[in-house]
Amino acid sequence: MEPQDRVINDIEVNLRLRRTLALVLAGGRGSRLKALTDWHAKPGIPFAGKFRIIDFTLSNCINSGIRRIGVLTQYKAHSLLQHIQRGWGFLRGEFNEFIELLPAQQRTEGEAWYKGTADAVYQNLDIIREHGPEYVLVLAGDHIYKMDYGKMLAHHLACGADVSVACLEVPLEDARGFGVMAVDDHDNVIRFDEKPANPQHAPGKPDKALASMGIYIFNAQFLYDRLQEEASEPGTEHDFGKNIIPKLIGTHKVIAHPFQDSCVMHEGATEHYWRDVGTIDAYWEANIDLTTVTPSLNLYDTNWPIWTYQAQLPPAKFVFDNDTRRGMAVDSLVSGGCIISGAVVRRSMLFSNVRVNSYSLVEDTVVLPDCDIGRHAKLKKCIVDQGCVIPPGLVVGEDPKLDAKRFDRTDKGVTLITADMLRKLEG
Ligand code: ADQ
Ligand code: ADP
Repeated sequence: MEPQDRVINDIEVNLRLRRTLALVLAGGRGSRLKALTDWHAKPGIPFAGKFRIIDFTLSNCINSGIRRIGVLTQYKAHSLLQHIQRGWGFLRGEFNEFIELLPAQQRTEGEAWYKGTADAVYQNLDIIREHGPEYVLVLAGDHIYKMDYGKMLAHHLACGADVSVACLEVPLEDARGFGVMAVDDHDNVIRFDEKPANPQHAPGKPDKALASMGIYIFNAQFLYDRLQEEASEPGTEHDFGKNIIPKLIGTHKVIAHPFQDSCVMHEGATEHYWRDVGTIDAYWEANIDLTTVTPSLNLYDTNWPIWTYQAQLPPAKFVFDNDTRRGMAVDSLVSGGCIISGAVVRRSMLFSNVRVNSYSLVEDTVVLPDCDIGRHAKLKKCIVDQGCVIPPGLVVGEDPKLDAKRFDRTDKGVTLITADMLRKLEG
């Protein structure tokens, strides 16, 4: 009998999920998001009107039945820490459930900040050991997806793996940004190249590559041993993808777990939903996709709710103004605390507390919390950063050269507007 033939039933998985500690890596800046990460680390950036990016990973843990979670932070973590403290305090310590914040605090002898993802875990090894998990699930806090980690753990156990790596097929031309792997017929990883210059394609699929999602399940003691070894190694970057995983290929049992969405989106949808909203274009696209008739990501699925911290806000208000004959939003998501008065909003995502004033037009635009859009302003295909006051009459999205001069415009035509840029415009 092949080891993967072992049958793992739901009861066993549930039991083992309780002995699993999830570690969410949330320390990287995500610098391709440019000015959006001037104030928050990427996992702390607002997404989909009322959530933050990290809420998706944390909700996956809760919905999968993992209730022991550590969040490792480093770069500009204040708002992220505040968000988790306010919104995620519902876990019950008396049932050994917790969400623990593990900011870089130079606890090991080297007195360095977290050097790489593996070092971030290594620096907290004493805390992790104290919790006594049997399995450690390493996650990144900066992707949008819905995944049942229980299925991955069941596969890990059935295969008798030392470590499992979640994976999915990506277009070959994008594969250079990932860990790319090759597997045998029993899901054993037989090759792993981190960000290869010439990625190899998946068998029989010349335009696809099998990419690591940066999600790992380790047997706990196995992880501790590897991290100890890695710590004393000179000249390494102390990174899971660059150093730890490649070294295990051929010497230990490394299993590839194919990603499955935890919910089916709509009839006929075949594509997996896993988005790295790490660039301005990708962030804009993923938010605007939610305003379409059948978005690829279902936020309304009560079987897999996304938890978050919500401020107490009044409902969104729409005021029809007789002079402008306007006062509406269509094909849009409008969050609490917004007032749209005498204005038109189309195909847009409005986060909390946004005011859109008379005679203005907002189209294909993502407006982050606490913004005010002045009268007669016109915004097309923009991302408006938190707290912006758009001056009356400002037009963005009609003159690419002018937009690029005043703001940050991508090649795909998305204009990022921040409060700093607006201040410079005034001055
Ligand atoms: P990358 O996309 O390069 O590759 P990486 O920069 O290692 O991802 O970040 C992974 C996660 O760790 C992110 O959530 C980030 O916030 C966090 N992080 C980064 N540096 C950190 C630090 N010093 N301290 C704490 N947290 C930190 C990885 C894998 C690839 C895989 C892709 C999938 O290495 O093999 O294909 O993820 O996106
Ligand atoms: P504009 O004339 O530029 O559209 P206003 O500031 O006059 O903007 O507000 C328009 C409408 O928004 C008001 O008539 C009112 O109905 C609504 N509004 C504004 N502030 C509040 C508030 N604090 N509570 C309830 N409604 C409000």
